[in-house]
Amino acid sequence: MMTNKFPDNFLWGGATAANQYEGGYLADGRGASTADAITGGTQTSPRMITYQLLDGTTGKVTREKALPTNAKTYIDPDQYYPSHIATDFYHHWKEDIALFAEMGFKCYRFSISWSRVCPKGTKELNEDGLKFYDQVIDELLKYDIEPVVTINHFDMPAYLADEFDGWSSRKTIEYFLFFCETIFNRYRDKVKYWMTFNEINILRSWTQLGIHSNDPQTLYQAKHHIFVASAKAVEIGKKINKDFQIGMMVCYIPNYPKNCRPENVLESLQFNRELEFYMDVQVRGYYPAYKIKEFERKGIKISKEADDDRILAKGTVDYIGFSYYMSSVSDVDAQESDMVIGNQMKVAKNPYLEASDWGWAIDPMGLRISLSKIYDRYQVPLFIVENGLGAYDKVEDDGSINDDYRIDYFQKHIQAIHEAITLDGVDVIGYTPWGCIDLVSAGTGEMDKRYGFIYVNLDNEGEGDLSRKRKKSFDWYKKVIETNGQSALDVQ
Ligand code: BGP
Repeated sequence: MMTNKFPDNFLWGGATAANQYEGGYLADGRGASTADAITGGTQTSPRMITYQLLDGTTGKVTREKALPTNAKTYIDPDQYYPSHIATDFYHHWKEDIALFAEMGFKCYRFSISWSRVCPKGTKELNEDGLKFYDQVIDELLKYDIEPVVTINHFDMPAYLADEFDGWSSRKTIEYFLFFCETIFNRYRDKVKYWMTFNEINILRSWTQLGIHSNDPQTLYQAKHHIFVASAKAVEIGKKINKDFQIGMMVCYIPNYPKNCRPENVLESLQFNRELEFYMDVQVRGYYPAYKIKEFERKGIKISKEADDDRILAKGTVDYIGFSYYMSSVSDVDAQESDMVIGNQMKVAKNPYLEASDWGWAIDPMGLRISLSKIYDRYQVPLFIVENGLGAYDKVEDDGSINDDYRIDYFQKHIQAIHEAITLDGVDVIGYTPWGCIDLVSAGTGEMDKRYGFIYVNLDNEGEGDLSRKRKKSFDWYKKVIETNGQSALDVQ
């Protein structure tokens, strides 16, 4: 039996995002967001962005493709858009929070939809949108659940994408900061933990950034604006409440070289830098030398305003939040047939690991390795704000859902976190499994890929009565929280 418990105030909880969970798409004054214009999909049929041109013609592209310059957001009445209803937290918040409380959540991570609060993304406020979050936050506090707010998770008001080309414009920084200031002030005494941008390292498409082009120049300029916006948000937030804990959030996929061949080791180093870059800027407060050199080589010129470097240096974050689902492998000789689909990227297959039904390598030890690597490099508290197994769940005739595979996955990952804390001395403040209640998959747009402890009756086409049901993992996780992790460690 492993002893040496998790820290006393460890934040056990769960995580969701507005565009995948909330629904209520145009309810009570909300404006459309970019995520509302991506169709559903499956593993084999990709999600599509629908748009309209100035002459009224319509079109659609996959998220990897650039949109025509003048394309505007378009919702096609003949298409199914999962975000419009998602799994309807908008109308089930009371019931869902009661279920989170029943599991004993100490915290709950969710995002505030920018277009619910500022329908166009501009400085026009929607009081009814704010009232929705007032209710949610008050309900969480009623159960002593600490709200953990992601300010931006994979979408933006459609108007900003249409009129300003999203984050490629500096104007978007100003509007974003207005949104931040509004919610910081409103929840000054109710929310302590914030994080600015979800998975900042993998933001790239029109839906996430509102940009119509996807060339590296536009992409990195947009990212620069996001860095400035995030750092400035930290500065503003701290003025509103100096006790705010404001973090960044990165999609952490550790990369291993396939072997000791130096070419593979170098490729692996470069892969890892692609995500360390974001932590370097947001934790250290300046662009790292390797990225500046890369920009020079590629002819990428970041246009900065005089104050930007000061803003970046001043607005460093309090903690690193990260998602962890899988690891990856660098192999310079990998052929197309050696590659597997991972979280929004293709990587070489690791022969030592099993994979989920969606091909994501399952690597609990990789979580311990990641925690150590990040902590060794930055020495700031770490918050695992996403982890989980997307799987097909089956409702048995008696109504039960026996997701032992999910329990097994969590057990091993919780053991790895425990090792990182007790054997490596990493400062981990919390753990919020992703999609603690079933929601729409970000990657594929389907419902079949489920992560939750709570099942939601809805299928890939949006059919179902949205009723909630506890899975076997619900009671298991409840016990884990009740025993502050011990029950997950007692299993051999
Ligand atoms: C992360 C996102 C989440 C979430 C998760 C699982 O990248 O932050 O929004 O969806 O991955 O991915 P998917 O939904 O594609 O299975």
